[in-house]
Amino acid sequence: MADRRTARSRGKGVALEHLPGKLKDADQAKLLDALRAVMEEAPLFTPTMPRSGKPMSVRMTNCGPLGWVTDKERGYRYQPTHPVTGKPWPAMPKPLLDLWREVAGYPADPEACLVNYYSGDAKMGLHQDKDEEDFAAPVVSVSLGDSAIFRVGGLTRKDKAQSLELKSGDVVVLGCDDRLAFHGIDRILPGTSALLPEGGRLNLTLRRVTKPV
Ligand code: MD3
Ligand code: FE
Repeated sequence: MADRRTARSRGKGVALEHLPGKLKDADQAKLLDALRAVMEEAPLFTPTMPRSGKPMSVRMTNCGPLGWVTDKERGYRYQPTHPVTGKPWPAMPKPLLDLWREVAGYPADPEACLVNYYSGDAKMGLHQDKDEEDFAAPVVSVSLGDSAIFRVGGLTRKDKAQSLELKSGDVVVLGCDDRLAFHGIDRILPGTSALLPEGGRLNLTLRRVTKPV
């Protein structure tokens, strides 16, 4: 990762910035409390792939004005309401807004926080995040619970990828050159964190969706 990080000191902007242990235990517990409330108001749902309708192994929900959803009929998109309850997404917890303002280096607030829950055997295939209109904003990721093996490559599926272990409390900022990099979660390492009594991993991705006016 050193080469990517050095890009910043060369004035090329932050591509992938890994901030290990950015959130202390107490911050993680507080954030988890806020997320429990989010998941109560906006229950985790099982997303399905466009066209095939194949279920993903990750379950999801969102907070903030917009949420990312996918289903067989309408595919990948952002929308202001939960696909099952039809209710607006809950507000984004303040600690997440504060984190974005601290690390994103972007003048407007995030509009979406996608909450992914991985049980021990869930994974996420290699993909690009390109459903947003504004690629100038970074994606900020927060990991909670069991560790994950994260893989990030280049701008084509074939580019060589590097693996990174993401632990509870880690924050990753993806911007500039890496904003459209292929990435995925190869596997969860069960039993590596005591934060979630039920086990598994929660990942939050904070995103700007529309271009600020
Ligand atoms: C690299 N989530 O929700 S977060 C996703 O851990 C997603 O749940 C993964 O990929 C997870 O779309 C990875 C880290 C991340 C997020 C966005 C990226 C890495 C990225 C965008 C470009 C490159
Ligand atoms: Fe992604």
